[in-house]
Amino acid sequence: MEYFLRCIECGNIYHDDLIYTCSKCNGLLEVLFDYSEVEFKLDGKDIWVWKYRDLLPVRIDPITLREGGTPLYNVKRIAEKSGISRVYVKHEGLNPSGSFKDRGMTVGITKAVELKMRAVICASTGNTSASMAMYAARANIKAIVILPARKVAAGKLAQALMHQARVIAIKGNFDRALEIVRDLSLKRKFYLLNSINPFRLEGQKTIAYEIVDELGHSPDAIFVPVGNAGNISAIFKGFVELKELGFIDELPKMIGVQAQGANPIYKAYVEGKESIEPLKNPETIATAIRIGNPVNAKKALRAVYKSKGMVIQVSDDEIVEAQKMLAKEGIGVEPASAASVAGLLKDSLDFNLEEVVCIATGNLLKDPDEVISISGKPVEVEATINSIEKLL
Ligand code: AN7
Repeated sequence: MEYFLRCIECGNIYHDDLIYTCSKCNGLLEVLFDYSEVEFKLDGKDIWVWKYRDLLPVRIDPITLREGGTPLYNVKRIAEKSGISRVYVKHEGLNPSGSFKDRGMTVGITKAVELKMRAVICASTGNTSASMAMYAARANIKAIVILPARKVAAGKLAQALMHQARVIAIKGNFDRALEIVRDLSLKRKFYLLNSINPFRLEGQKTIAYEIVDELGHSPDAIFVPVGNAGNISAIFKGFVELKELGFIDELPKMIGVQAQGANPIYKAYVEGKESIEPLKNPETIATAIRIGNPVNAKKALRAVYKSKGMVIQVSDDEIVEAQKMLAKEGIGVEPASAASVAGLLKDSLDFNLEEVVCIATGNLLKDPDEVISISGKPVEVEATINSIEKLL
C-alpha cells in the first residue's frame, strides 16, 4: 500500500522510513495512507492485528506472534456501579507478551527487519521491553533495553531477560532512559521502538478497528490509561481513519486517565493547553505509567480535544480499588491497566454516556508483588484435614 510520513506540526512530508521526528521542526510524525487500497471488511470475523494489513505500513511479511483479537468483556457489575448501561473491557493483557504493546511491536519489529537494522532499542517502564524482547527474539535480531533500576515489575523484567534482550538498569527514571535511547538511536543506528516511532503506533490503532469490528459500531467513549501517551493517540487515529473510510459516523470521546502522581497531561488538559510541563519526579503504584515527560503529549491532547473527550486523574487507592473490581469480574490486570476503570468510576464524569469501552492494558501476572501486597498472603497451617476445616 502507499503511505508517507507527515509532521503533525509543520506538515512537512517524508517518504524515507528511517526517521523519528520532523527534521525541520522536531515535531511528531504520523503515517498517512492512500485509502483506495483498503479491502478488509468489519464483519466480526477472524479478528487480529494483521486482518487490517491494508492499513499497516510495512512492505514485507509480518513478524507475528498472533497478536490482537483480544476479548471484549461485558462487565455488568462495573456498569451498575458506574450508572452506564453498557460497559465493556477490552483485555489487552491477553496478547502474546501480556500487554497492548505487542500490537505495536509486531509492526515495529517488522519495520526494523524491512530496514535491515542490526538491533532494536527502547526505554521502558517494563511492558515495552518485554514485548520488544519477545518480538526481537522471533525476528532473530538484537534487542537493547534501558530501564529505571528497581522500578520495573518482576514479570516484565523476567520476560525481557528470558527473551535475551541486553537489559541495562539506570539510576534514573523512565524519562531519563528515553532521552538516552533517543540519543543512542541517532548515534549508533539502533532502531528506536518507543512510541515516538510512528510505525509502532500504527499497530496499536488496531484496538479501535477491533472494537468497531466486534460491536458493529463505535461506542460513545473509550477510557485509556495514559503514560507516554502513545496508545490513546494511536487508538484515536484508528477511529479517525474508520470515520474517513465510512465505517463509522461518529468518533467516540477519548478519555485519558492518568495516575495522580504522574499527571502532566491531566494538568495541561485542566488548563486548556496544547502541550505539557514535564513533571520531575513522577510516582505511582502503577509503575507502567510512572512517566513525567510523555513524548506523545501533543498527539494525545489533540485526540482528547478533537473528540470532545477529557483527561481524568485517579489516586493509587482508586487504581487498586478498580483492579480489585476487575478481578471480581474474572479479569486479571496490573495496576496501570485498571486506571481506565478507575476513571470511569470517578463521579466527575458529567457526560451522558450509554456505551463505553475501557482498555485494560496489561496482565495481572506482570506485577505479582503488587498483587500480593494488596491481596495478602495465604494462611499457612499444619497439613491436616482438621486444621483446614477449622479455617473453612
Ligand atoms: C500496562 O512499557 O511506557 O500512554 O515503557 O505498560 O501509550 O505510554 C508502558 C505504558 C498503560 C501507558 N498501561 O501507555 C513502557 C510503557 C500499561 C503500560 C501504559 C503502559 P502509553
